[in-house]
Amino acid sequence: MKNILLFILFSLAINLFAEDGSRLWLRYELLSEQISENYKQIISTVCPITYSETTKIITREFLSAFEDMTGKRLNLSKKRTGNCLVFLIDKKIEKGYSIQTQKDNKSGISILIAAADDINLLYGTFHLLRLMQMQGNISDLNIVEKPAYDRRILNHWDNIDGTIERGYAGRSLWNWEDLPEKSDPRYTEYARANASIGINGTVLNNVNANPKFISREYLIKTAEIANIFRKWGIRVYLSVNFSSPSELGGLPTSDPLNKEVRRWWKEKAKEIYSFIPDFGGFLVKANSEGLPGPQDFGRTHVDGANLLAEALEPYGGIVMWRAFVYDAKSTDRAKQAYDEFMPLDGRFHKNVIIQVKNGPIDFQPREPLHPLFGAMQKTPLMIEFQITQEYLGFSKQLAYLAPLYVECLQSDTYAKGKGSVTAKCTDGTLFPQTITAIAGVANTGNDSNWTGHHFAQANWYCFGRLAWNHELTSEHIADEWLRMTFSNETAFIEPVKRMMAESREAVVNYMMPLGLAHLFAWEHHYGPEPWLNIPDARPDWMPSYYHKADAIGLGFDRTHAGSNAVSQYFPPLSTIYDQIETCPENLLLWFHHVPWNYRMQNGNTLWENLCRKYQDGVEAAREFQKIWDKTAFFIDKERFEHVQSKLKVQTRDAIWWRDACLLYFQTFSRQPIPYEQERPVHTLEELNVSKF
Ligand code: BDP
Repeated sequence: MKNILLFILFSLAINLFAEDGSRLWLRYELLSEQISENYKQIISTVCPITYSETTKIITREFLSAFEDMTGKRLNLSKKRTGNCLVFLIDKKIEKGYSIQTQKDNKSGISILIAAADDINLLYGTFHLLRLMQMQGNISDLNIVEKPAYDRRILNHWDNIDGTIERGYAGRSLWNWEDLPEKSDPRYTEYARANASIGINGTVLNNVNANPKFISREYLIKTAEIANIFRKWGIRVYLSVNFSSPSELGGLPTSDPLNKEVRRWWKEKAKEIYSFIPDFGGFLVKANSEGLPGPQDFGRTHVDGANLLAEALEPYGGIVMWRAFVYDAKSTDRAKQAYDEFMPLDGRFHKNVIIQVKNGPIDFQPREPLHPLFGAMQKTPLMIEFQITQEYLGFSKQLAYLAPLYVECLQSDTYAKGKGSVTAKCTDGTLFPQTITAIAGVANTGNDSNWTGHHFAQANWYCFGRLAWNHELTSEHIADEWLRMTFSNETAFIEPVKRMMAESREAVVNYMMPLGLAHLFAWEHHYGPEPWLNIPDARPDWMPSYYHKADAIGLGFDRTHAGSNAVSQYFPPLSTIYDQIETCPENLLLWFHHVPWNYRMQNGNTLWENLCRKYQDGVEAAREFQKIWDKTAFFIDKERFEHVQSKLKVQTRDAIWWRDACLLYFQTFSRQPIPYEQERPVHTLEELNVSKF
């Protein structure tokens, strides 16, 4: 009886606090009696420092979070007394912050957060609050934290009209029409969320950049956003269109070597800094997917990037020049960035950094690492990840991306021998980098839960955490995120963490296992269309360009006998990938055209393994539903049901992927689909493919 009563009370309490996800991982839920008593004993007073907007934020954030978690309003005191949280500016700490418990006979216990500036104190404060949200022990702290990358940046692909390219969580957060007169409380919430995970930069607009973004009118609007972000340590950057001198400035050309063009950019930089004194710099997509660039004038990426770099240099701005280039004529798109950029190594201005996607094609569910990592040793390089799930199921599907990020960060390039992982090739450890940075294409929009799928918040979160510390494991980050976002109950965390850990691999399995890539539906990229063949379209946008299915087998031959993309990697990786026997099976079809009857490591044929992988993916999606169904007791109804319904869609679409790909590939393999348990639920006709 008592149990039933308790259950009813518990459910009522949960329902009272129905959640829409808008508070992200900063919910500061009331802690258990025991834990909050302990925290109240350790901290009873805050000794704030007050010299900036940021230090005010720190005090406010800590006081209100502490009160939410423990029910106690802390005292403020100018004098350091016992049981006090103390802040210290210590210029000796070059980067990051420290948090230490100090025991002093006179003044008792205090927790000291020290850093060289207010922004790092803010990071330290969020760290302490994270520990408390996770019910951690704060009585004996000795934490020293330093960021792996200096610039930890979100890239928004947001357009002037409020749409977001590849955005699946509503419209843009930036309301350009109302700016600068009218701001939006969400600008502050956005900045706060980013600061809580150490993100310190944001590119506000799409890489497919409208020149208008650097017009005076828009700079005034952008300055307003920058003013709000500044106190949270977030710098604003903009994507620029290489044709701006002609399109915006009315010049007859945008040739980077033209004197007038050079003057135009210098004047533009001066104007930008007059509005935004701490402007971060430019992100540039040039000579890529139809965008203008220096090659239009017979010049090189170096000419283009250095032109902008020189304009920004007097003000400390940087240029993030993207290496995402490929040509319809190229026989292997995966090779082009390396071919174009390697000859330019060492020729870029010192405030240029080359922004390189994690893999050589385009944010696929799985790619090998980009061959430029470790190879361009005289130019700073930064990794670009995609947080928004363009190719991993939009905001319809649960795919926790930390395993993908970690896989890239920890992939060995062998550039300086074993252990030369991508992270070390880009964070200044192995090569001198005048700039260190990392970027993630944002998945935020104006949906109330920010990211469309509640679990997509974890991808924003894990990007920030890995940008700060690329040695964190994806499991550790999932644990933090789940505790803060949902619940500290082990019975909830353990199965859900397992689901998160397996989710990206599940997506790989039911979409593109064994190294397949780009089997996506035309343009929007949701769903399978391996048969797609539009005669007038770019061949390198057609799935058959990637899978190369024929009567013999499946996969893209990138070995020495094929496109020889393997030669762009350092030995022994080049040989490992080149040999079918040593090539990791999860990248097999990326590097090899493999006969349908080829025997893989488990003794089964390629065809059998392919079928198995697709089926594994479907089964994993079903398993996620079962895991989630059991969590109802632990969390609020609103988020429970939201995720539950999304998981239904995920399973339905996993089956669609499996059937579409296997039925299509079966027309080449001409072998039965050997699932033991079930048959495809679709037919090719139903999938709307009568001929291909
Ligand atoms: C592709 C997207 C496209 C982007 C492009 C890029 O489909 O919308 O503009 O990447 O990164 O993945 O520039």
